[in-house]
Amino acid sequence: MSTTPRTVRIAVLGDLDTGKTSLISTAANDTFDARPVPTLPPTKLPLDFTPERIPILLTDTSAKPEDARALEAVIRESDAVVVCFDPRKPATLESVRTSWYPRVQAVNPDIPIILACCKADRLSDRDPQTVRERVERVARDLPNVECCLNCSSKYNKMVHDVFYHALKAVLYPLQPLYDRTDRVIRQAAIRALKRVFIIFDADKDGTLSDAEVNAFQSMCFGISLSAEELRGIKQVVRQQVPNGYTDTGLTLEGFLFLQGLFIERGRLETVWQVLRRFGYNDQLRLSDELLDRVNVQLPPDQVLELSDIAVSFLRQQFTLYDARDEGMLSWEQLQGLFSTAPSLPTEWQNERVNRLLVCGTYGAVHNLDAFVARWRYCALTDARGTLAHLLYLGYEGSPGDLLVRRQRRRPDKRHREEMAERTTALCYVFGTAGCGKSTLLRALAGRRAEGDATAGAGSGGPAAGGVPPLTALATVTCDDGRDRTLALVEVSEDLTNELLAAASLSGRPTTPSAAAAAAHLLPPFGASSAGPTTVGPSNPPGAVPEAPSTPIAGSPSGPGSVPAAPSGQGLMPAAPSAGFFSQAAGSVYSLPDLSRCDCAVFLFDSTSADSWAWAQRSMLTLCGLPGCETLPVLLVSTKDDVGMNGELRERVLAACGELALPDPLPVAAVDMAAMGGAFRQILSASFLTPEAHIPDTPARKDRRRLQRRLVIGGVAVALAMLGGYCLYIMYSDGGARGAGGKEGSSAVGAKLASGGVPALAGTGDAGLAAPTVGADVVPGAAGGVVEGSSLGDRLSSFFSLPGVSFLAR
Ligand SMILES: Nc1nc2c(ncn2[C@@H]2O[C@H](COP(=O)(O)OP(=O)(O)O)[C@@H](O)[C@H]2O)c(=O)[nH]1
Ligand SMILES: [Mg+2]
Repeated sequence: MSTTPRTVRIAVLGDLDTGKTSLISTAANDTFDARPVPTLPPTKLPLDFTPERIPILLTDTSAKPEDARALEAVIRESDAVVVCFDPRKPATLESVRTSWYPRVQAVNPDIPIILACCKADRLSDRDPQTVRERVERVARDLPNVECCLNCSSKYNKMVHDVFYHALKAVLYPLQPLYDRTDRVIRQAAIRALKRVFIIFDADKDGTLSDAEVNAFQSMCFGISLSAEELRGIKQVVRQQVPNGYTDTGLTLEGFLFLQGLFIERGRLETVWQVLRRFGYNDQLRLSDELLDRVNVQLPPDQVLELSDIAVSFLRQQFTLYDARDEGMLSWEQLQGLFSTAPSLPTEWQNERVNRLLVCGTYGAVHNLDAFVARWRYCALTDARGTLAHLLYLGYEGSPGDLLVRRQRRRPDKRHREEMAERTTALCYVFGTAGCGKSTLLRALAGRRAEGDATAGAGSGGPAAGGVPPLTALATVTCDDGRDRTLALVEVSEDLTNELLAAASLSGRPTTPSAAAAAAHLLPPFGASSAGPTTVGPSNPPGAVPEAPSTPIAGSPSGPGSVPAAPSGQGLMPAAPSAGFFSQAAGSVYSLPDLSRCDCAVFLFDSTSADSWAWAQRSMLTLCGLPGCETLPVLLVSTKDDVGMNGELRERVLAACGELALPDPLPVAAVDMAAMGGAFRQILSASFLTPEAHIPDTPARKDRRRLQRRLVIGGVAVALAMLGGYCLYIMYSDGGARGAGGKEGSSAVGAKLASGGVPALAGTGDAGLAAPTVGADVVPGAAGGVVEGSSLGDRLSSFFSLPGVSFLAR
C-alpha cells in the first residue's frame, strides 16, 4: 500500500481534565494514574497495537491559551485527531463544537476527527442515553467527525478502539469517497468505481453477470459468493435501485449502490481494498507506483510510441462507444469514453482543440483514424499522461504493454528496420511568414486553405502567453504500405530566428564551418536580406525580420505559461509533459524542442528568392547545431501553381546538389494530390530513407574530411611501422647471422650455436634473403622460414608469430 503513511500521527485534544493524558497512558502502557503528569511527551504505541502493525505516534496537548501555537503545529502535522470530553461536564462537549472543531478545521480541514467520551466508568446506567443524544446533537453540525466512542482509561475499556478507529480513518479515508455534507458518493469515487466495473464487465454488455461478480469478488477479496449470497445481493439491490439488476446482471447503478452501502455502513476498508487493488492512491488518481512501471525518461535517441496492443485497445473502445456504428464518436460519446478518467488528456482539452487540427475530425466528432492519430500524438507529447489515461479507460493488462521504445534519428542502414517500426512522426515546419506553412498544415488535416478557425493564425508559431503552436495530424499511408501518423508543428519565422539565435548564444553554437559557410553564402543570420533578388510577387516589407537584439525578450510570462526554462533548453530532452515547445525564461514565446523533431521541413515560397534564402540559411544553421547533425531535412517549394523562375530554380537546384539533398518538393494549395505526396515524403524522410535527407553541410563535409584524414594517417602510420619492422627483421637477421657467424655473441647466434645447427650463409643479398632457421630454433614459427622465402612469406610468418617469440628475438 504505497499511500500508507510510515507513522500515523494522532493528536489528542480537548479541554483541561477531560482525560487526554490518561487516555494516552492507558493505550501505550496500560497504566492509569489518578494524578497524571499535565502533558506526556509524544508517545509511540506498541507495534502490535493493531493487526496492521503500523507505527502510531500519539501527541498529548495542552488546552492552555499560551500553548495555542504549539497546538496548531501539532494539528498541522497530524493524520487524525482525537477530541476528548468529559460526559459529566456538558461544557466540555460544547467546546468540542465551539472551540476544538473550528480550530482543527482552520489548520487541517480534511483531517478525520474521533470523539472520545472519556471517564465512561463514572456514568450511571441512565446517563449513556442522555450523553448519546447530546453528542448526536453536537456532531450533526460537524461533518468531519467520524464517530464517538465511550471509553474508560481507568478500566482500559474501549481505549484501544478509540485509536484503532482513528488509524482506520487515516488508512481508509472517508473524505475522498463521500461528501458528508450532501451525503453522496463523490464524482471522483464514481469515476474510479466505474472503471473497476468496466474492467470486470468482460463481455462489455454493460452489466456484471454472476460469473463476473464472482470474478470481482475473488480478485478483490479472495473469495467467491455462493448462489444464495448472490441471490441475497440481487434482492437487496432490486429493492433499493429499480435499475440495479437486469436480466443480464448487475448494472453500474446497482454496483455503485452496493459500494455506497459499504461506505455508509463504515466498511470503508472494503471499498478502499477494491480501489487500491486497481492502483488508486488516496487522491483517487492512479498511483505513481503503478505508472512508474513504465520508464518514460529515455535517452534522446529513443522515444515512446503507442504499442499495437494499445492501438487495438483504443480501436475496441472506439467501437464500444460508437454505439450506432456510425464510424464516428461525438463529443458526448467521447465524454462517456473518458468518464472513468479524472480529466481529459491535455491534447484532448477544449482550449487546445483549435490549435490542433486532426484529419477526420468535424468539430469535436472524430472518426477512427483521427481518434488513433490523436492518441498517438498524445503518447509523443506526454507518454506518462497517455499511459495513465489508457489505464483509466479500463485497460486491464500490464501498463508496460501500452508503450514501446523506438529509435529516434538513426539514419543509418543498421537501424533501418527499427526506424521503419516507427508509427508517429513529429515534424517541424519552418518557413518565412506567408510562405504557406499553415496551408500545408491545413491540407494535412483535410482543411481547405480558407474558412476555418485557424485561418488568420497565419504567423503560425505560438502566440504570446503560451498559446500552443498550430499543429496538424493525419494518418497517412506510407510508401511501404503502412499507415503512420504524421504530426506537423508550425514554427514561425520569428520563432525560428529566436530559436537559432538562442541556441547559438547559449553555449550550443553553430559549428564554425557551418557559420562560415552561411556567412560566405548569405548575409549574417538575422540581418536584413538585401542580397538575393526577389522574384515574382515580393514579400511584404519585414517578411524576413531582424533577429531580436537579445534572443529572449524580457517580458513576463503570460497566464497559463509553462515553468521558465533556461535559454537553449529547446535542444535538451524536454520534460515528459512539457509539450514540444518550452518557454524560455521571461519570454512570451516558447521555443520548439528540436531534440523531439523527427524531420525538419523547410518551406519556401517558390515565387520569392528571399523566402528561399531564409530557408537555406536557417536550414544550414539548424543542421549545424549540436544534436541536429542527423536530423533529416525536407525542402518543399510552395505556390507551385505560380511557379519558380529559371534563375531561382537554378540556384535552388545547385544548392540541393551541393548539399546532396533531393530537389525540393513542389506543392500547391490547389493540388491536394501533390500535398498528399508531400506528406508521404515527409514520413519517408523521417523513417524510411532518413539517410538520404541529411544535408551534406560544410560542417559535415569538414567532419568527413577530418575522418578521412585520420583514417589515411592511421593507415600510413601502420604501414610505416610495418615497413620499419620488416627492415628491422631483415637487418637484425642479417646482423645476427653475421654476428653469429663471426662472433657467436647474439642471442640467435648463441642459440644457433648451442643448437648445433650451422648458420647457413645467405644468398648474398642480406636485405631480402633470410637464413634458413630450424623449427627448433624459433619457437612458434611453425616450420620456420625457409631459405629464399619471399618478403610476403616472411611477413605472413611474422603475423603468425606470437608476441613472446617476437619479444624473445
Ligand atoms: N474515573 C476515571 N478517571 C479518569 C479517567 N481518565 C482520566 N481520569 C482522571 O481525570 C483527571 C484528569 O485526567 P487527565 O488525563 O490529566 O486529563 P487531561 O488534562 O485532559 O490530560 C485525572 O485525575 C485522571 O485520573 C477515567 O477513565 N476514569
Ligand atoms: Mg493532560
